[in-house]
Amino acid sequence: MDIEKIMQDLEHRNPGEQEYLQAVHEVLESIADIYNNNPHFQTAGIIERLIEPDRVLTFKVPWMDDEGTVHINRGYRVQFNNAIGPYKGGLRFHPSVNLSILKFLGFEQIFKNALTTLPMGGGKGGSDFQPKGKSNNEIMRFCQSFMLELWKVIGPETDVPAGDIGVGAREIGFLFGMYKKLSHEFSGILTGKGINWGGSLIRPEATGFGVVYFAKEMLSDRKEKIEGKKVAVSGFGNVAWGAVTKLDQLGARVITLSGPDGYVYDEEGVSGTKIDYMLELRTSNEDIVEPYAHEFKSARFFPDKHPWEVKCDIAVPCATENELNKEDALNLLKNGCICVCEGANMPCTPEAIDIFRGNRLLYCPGKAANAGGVATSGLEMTQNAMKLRWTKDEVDQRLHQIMKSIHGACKHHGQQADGYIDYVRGANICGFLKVANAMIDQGII
Ligand code: NDP
Ligand code: 2IT
Repeated sequence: MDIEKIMQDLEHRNPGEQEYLQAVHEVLESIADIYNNNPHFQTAGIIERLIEPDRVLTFKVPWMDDEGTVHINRGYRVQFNNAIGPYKGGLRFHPSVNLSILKFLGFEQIFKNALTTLPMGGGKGGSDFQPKGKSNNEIMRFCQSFMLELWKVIGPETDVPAGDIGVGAREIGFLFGMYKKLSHEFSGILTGKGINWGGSLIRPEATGFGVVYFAKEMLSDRKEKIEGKKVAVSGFGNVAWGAVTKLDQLGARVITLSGPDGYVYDEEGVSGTKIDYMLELRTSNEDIVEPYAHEFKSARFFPDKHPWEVKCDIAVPCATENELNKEDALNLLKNGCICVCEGANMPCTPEAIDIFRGNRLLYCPGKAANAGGVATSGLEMTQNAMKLRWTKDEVDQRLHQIMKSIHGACKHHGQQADGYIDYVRGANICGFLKVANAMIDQGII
């Protein structure tokens, strides 16, 4: 496999899609040896088929605001690969959404979902809609208009969307209601549903919990514990909230949170009612983290800065892609950080990752570390199919077990001669092999 040639062709066909090209390049680098040593992958054109989405749907989403003004947004669903199960992946509502971002997320989702051990293919969707500052009714009308197009291409055995940035329980509710109305059918076509209408216990916490379970496994491999560690977390959304909750339970001290406006530093740690306050911040509809520093005297706000300049043992980026760059990585290293575990998708730039791996830091990419979210979505689908509901403990135990198994698989495929575990290689190789072998079994389609 000639990586540079594949990348050139890909860039030619997808000009300017930086995030997508970045995600593909990382996977190609990891799997090059295995691919070249197994000519049947090349014969079956696996790479060429993997990097082209099965299909991409784009559509117009017209909606009317509370003042009667009409707005038009663009909606998308990228159905990337269904070799091992129905397309599965979240919906993102954020003004930065474009095809490059959704293709990168859909591509990552193929490998992530394969790692969960559950039968789910990869997909992603969303819109450039800005939920910030919108009323409940405006969000509802937008979701209804979005589903008016999306419903034709999804289904419990076809494609099962869920939440991501800007799409939480409220949006999933409005989307589900509209699907039900259009299809005359009550079925598990979305995950992250409300607990009284098909949702799974623990799904809201699952991504963050899973990230911490994974970090615990990484640390224990080096005879380290989470207890007593200082942790820098970015974001204050769903994933950050779940991670902070579990870190606090396990006796770590979370000293930062961040938003698009900057970060807050809380030397005493984010715990107890401060964690509940994170949910208040989310629902305030302003999407800034600064009010935390007004609410709690122990905290200070640093405008327009990332939290990676603070002294911490562990860094858990939970906001968005490329939020931790080379300079941040060097800062973390200088300050004695030993572990970086990604809650968000692709939050570290390739240069930052090179620094972590080069210096033998414990570093795990999101496609393995944050797979607990989609894994619990898979558990929600199973419960829907069986028409029953597991207890909180049962789901949590399954989630914990899945994260341990992902760690084991990454270790198996990522162990280096000097004993270092390269989780990037481990995750990419393990996910790739599962999907590639399924594609070979199913012929050229
Ligand atoms: P939320 O919407 O709950 O929170 C996301 C946070 O990141 C918000 O504070 C948001 O603020 C901020 N953010 C989003 N985009 C940007 C940007 N371009 N620049 C700066 N800040 C930004 O989303 P989640 O917690 O669900 O998602 C966080 C990350 O975790 C994402 O990378 C997502 O893909 C990933 N993830 C989510 C899973 C889930 O189940 N929810 C599962 C696995 C991964 P604002 O909107 O104001 O910019
Ligand atoms: O990035 C992700 O894995 C998610 N946003 C969750 C996807 C899902 O289907 O639960």
